[in-house]
Order: sequence, then C-alpha cells, then structure tokens
Amino acid sequence: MKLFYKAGASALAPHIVMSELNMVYEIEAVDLQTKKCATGDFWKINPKGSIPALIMDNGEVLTESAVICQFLADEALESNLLPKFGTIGRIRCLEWMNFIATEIHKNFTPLFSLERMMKNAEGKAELKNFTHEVLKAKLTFVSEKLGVQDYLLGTEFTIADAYLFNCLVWGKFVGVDIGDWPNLGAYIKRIGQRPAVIKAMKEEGLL
Ligand SMILES: N[C@@H](CCC(=O)N[C@@H](CS)C(=O)NCC(=O)O)C(=O)O
Repeated sequence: MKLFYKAGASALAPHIVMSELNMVYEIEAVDLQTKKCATGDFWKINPKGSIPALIMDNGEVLTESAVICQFLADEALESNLLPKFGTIGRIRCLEWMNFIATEIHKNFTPLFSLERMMKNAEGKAELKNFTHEVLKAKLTFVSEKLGVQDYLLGTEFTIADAYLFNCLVWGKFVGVDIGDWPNLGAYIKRIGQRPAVIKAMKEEGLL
C-alpha cells in the first residue's frame, strides 16, 4: 500500500493507523501547490487533488481520511483500533470520526487558508476570530466528553484518537493553544508518546 501525504497534514491519521497496525507500507510526499509528487501528476492519482490518498493492494485509490482509517483498521481484524461490527463501540467510534472530519478538521482549514480566502486585513481578522470561536466551542465539547479518560472511547486507543491527534497538533501553527484544555493537552502528550505515533511522525520529518 502507498499513502500520499504532506508532512503534518491530514494523512498523518491514516499513517499513524498503518504504523499502529505494523503494516508494510510506502509513503510519498505531495506538493499540494503544484500537485506534483515523485510518481508525477498527483491529479492523475487523486482527481480531488487532496491528501490523503491510499493506493490499496488491489491498485484502487481510496480517499477521505476517516474512511481510509476505517478501511485500514478493518484490514487487521485482530486489532482493536476500530471496535467490531455490530457493537455500540464501533458506532461511537464512527460517530467520532464523522464529527472530527466535519467539525474539527474542516474548521481548522480556514486558518491555513486565510490569505486565499480573504483579500483585506479586516476580513482576514474577522474570519480568523470567527473560526477560532467555532473551533473553541467544538474543542470544549470534545474536552468535556473526554473528561479524565485516556482515549475518546475509554481505555483503548482507536482510529478516532489517531484522527483527533492529527487535528490537535495543528493548533500550535494557527494560534489555538490546546493547553487551554488541560485534559486535551495531556491527551496530545499521551498519544505523542506512543511508539507507532513517533514512528509515523519521524517518517513525515516532523520529529
Ligand atoms: N475530504 C478530505 C479532505 C482532506 C483535506 O482537507 N486535505 C488537505 C490537506 S489537510 C488538502 O489536501 N488540501 C489541498 C487541496 O484540497 O487542494 C478528507 O477528509 O480526507
């Protein structure tokens, strides 16, 4: 399998999942500005132009971080990264994946794209403030749900934690201090110490 990524961007979650599962995989960096990668024209690999994209063992390309993570976890049925089909744990995990994709991941996006989204300084400042407020409300919700648990579903690390960790590490680049929620600060630290997470981050040149 080959995962197309940009260092630290949203392919980190599936990258962590592959690493947690001790899978055999390759990774290939994509320049998201030019849509070029070592293979050539990234548009031809993923016509959406975005990472992550995974070339599966059957040669098909799979996109959408939340679904790639789900696919990978189901490839290793003996793992607990995604609870088994038919359990409420699986439904709760997928509920988190959808929430993280639509309410956390996509609310970070404007903070990385202010220059492209707004031409004047006043508009940029307004968009930035608004997005910060929205994100803070979402993160307060996550913090309250997490409480004193180690992971979103309780004691077991799941794909939802890989995805949430991926998004929370962006905070420091866009002025969202995750330390404002002490349990989220401890959560990032806890996950950042997992050997598989360290391995994935090193492979992306982040450590
Ligand atoms: N819907 C996609 C969105 C992924 C996404 O937002 N990727 C960003 C990087 S974090 C990207 O590739 N942006 C460049 C672009 O879309 O042109 C998913 O959930 O995986």
